[in-house]
Amino acid sequence: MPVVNYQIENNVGVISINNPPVNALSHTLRTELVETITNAQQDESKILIMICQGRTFIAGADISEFGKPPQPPSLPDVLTTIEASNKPVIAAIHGQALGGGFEVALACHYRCALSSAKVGLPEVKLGLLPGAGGTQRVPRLAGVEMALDMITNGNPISAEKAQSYKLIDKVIEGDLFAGANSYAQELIETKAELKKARDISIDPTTVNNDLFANYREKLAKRARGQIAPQNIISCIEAAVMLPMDEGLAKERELFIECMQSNSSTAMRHLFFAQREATKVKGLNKDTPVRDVKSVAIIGGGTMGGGIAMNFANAGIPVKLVEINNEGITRGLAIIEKNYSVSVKKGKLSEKQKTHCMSLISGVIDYQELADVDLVIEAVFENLALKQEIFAELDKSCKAGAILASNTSYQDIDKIANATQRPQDVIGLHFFSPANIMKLLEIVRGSKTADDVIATSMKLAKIINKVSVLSGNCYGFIGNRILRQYAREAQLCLIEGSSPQQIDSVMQNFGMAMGPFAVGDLAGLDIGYKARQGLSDEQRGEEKTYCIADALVEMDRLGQKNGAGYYQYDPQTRARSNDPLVMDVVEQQAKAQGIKRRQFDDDEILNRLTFTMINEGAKILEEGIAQRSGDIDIVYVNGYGFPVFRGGPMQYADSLGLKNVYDTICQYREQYGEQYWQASVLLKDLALSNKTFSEWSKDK
Ligand code: 3H9
Repeated sequence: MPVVNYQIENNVGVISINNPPVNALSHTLRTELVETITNAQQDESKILIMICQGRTFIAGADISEFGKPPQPPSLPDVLTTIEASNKPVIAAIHGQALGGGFEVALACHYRCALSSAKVGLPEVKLGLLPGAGGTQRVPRLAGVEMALDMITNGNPISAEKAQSYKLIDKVIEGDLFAGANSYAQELIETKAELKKARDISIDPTTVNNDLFANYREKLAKRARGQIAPQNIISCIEAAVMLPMDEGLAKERELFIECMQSNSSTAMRHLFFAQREATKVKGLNKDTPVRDVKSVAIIGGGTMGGGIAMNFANAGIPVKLVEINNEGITRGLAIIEKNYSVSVKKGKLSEKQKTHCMSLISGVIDYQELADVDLVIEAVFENLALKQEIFAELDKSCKAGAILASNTSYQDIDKIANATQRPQDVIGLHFFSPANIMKLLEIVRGSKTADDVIATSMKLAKIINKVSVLSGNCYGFIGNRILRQYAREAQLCLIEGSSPQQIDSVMQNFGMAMGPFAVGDLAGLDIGYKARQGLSDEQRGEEKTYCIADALVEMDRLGQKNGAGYYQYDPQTRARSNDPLVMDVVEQQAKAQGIKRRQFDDDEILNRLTFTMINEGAKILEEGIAQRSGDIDIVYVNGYGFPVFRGGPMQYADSLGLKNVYDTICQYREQYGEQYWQASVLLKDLALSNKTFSEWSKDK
């Protein structure tokens, strides 16, 4: 079946593209487009309309072809053919015109779009830049500042906004083809010219001298470790300074540099991993899902309130359950405050805020939960309390309601067994602040029903979360790995390093924050209290937490009271080192009989990251995560792991698993078996020269 169809209707040549699911510019599509447009030059049509079937206009180059040998015609060649057409070509856009898809539209002579459509150049999110003229045509049409903004942030814009920046010529309401056809007749009647973005030149004197330098500086901070944003700036600078063809050559050169970078490989891995993570192995695609039209959240604290906002934002009514009216008033006030911040930042209108607030109501009686479709418990981490709540929910909720816990590490089966319907119980682990953080860990218990898993996956998409399925174990995927990372940070500290050295190593690696700065932000008392609830065995060796405990016992709780691993200015919250902390470290090392030594940065980096990788491998081995990409998605979206490294497992693949395995074996010799027993899977893959990604695909 051809992916491009062509027919002449009256005097209009209609180029109809049908390459599901998103009309990506595969080799076949590129070939057929060139053929169709070339042939159309000779026929009786007066104008050409390019329109797509299915859910969207062209969503970009076919990302799955990247990294493979290129096959002609290249996308720039396709665009040259379109632009050189002797009759005008109109792009008719619905859904999204993204990346190479929008570049195709920009090479057309006219662009019309449904008012619901969006256009954008999201390549930067794949560690790339628009490689088919986007960096040259957007500044010519929309201005340099708009181009810098749009291409470096990669977010799509509405058709209306695109029209205001001359990126779209006409916005259509109603039927796209009918609208595009009447636009075509109008252009024929007015003998419209072959309008080409390349014919516009930008006067360099109109561009602010510091504009590019300011952007470079801003993006060096915001997108640390990534080359694409800096290369995009160079391309747009070329659009100002050079003729079109030289600008295109520069764009090509820098596009190839991005394409060959490790960061783009990592970010493309994440693109597919995120989509793969939504698929549950062994779960039939046609598994029915339950209707979720109303939700209740048990616990109106920061977490419960944040979770409630997700549902209200998606138009789903929420009952917030608290133990008394004061609790409700307090909970609703926190939510209202969060919404007000969004209004202040211009992310929400006052009307939208009022609407969202109207969807959230407070209740104190479980009887009021009789008709809700989903309940999410979000009280503090105490198993007995959670079991009590679930037993209560079992009595109050209707048959078929999904009962979920937001626990970060408790055993889902033990919670489920407090009910007579363990098949309806699941873990929905949101990350704080729950209204902002993208990640949702969906934890299946041993008896969780397939349709409860399928419904949770679907719901995650509705509330705009990135979901990953985890098996049931202490800490699930994320916190189980985090424990190893935190332990090594504590061990490096007591053995000779400092909070500032460790934090700066991890920040230079690309983590959003180092482990000690994170501890101070979260509050050191949280870990302290959690440790109190653990058995000696669960708590582990004293040297892995004694410094943290000592600081809390000195009332150093972190940012909230101005002192933790660092000192904080009460007004500005600026962080500074505190010699007192190093005194505590020295004392604790002495008490543990540890002789402190100099640490080099590489050892810190390897110990902190390799322990994560090793635990990740054990998680795969045990079937807790379905594939290595799922672990990467958890770490990038929930724990500030740098996107340009692709997550811990992709990072391991990029280093070579043999290197990681050999270093772990060396640490086992140096520091003992307890923390450095290599995972069997890691060993097997290292010795057979395979990657986690390959193993995940073959499984
Ligand atoms: C580019 O264009 C470079 C050029 O500048 C230069 C070249 C020289 N390719 O997201 P969904 C698959 S770079 C291949 O679940 P939605 C996706 O994997 C590209 N496959 O749907 C999934 O497969 P599966 C710039 C793609 O409705 C299926 O389609 N463009 C591509 O939630 C459905 O995807 C972008 O970065 C692709 N380009 O969202 C846009 N896109 O079903 C990337 C999707 O097997 N795409 N697939 O898991 C998107 O942002 C979203 O897919 C979109 C639809 C918004 C379009």
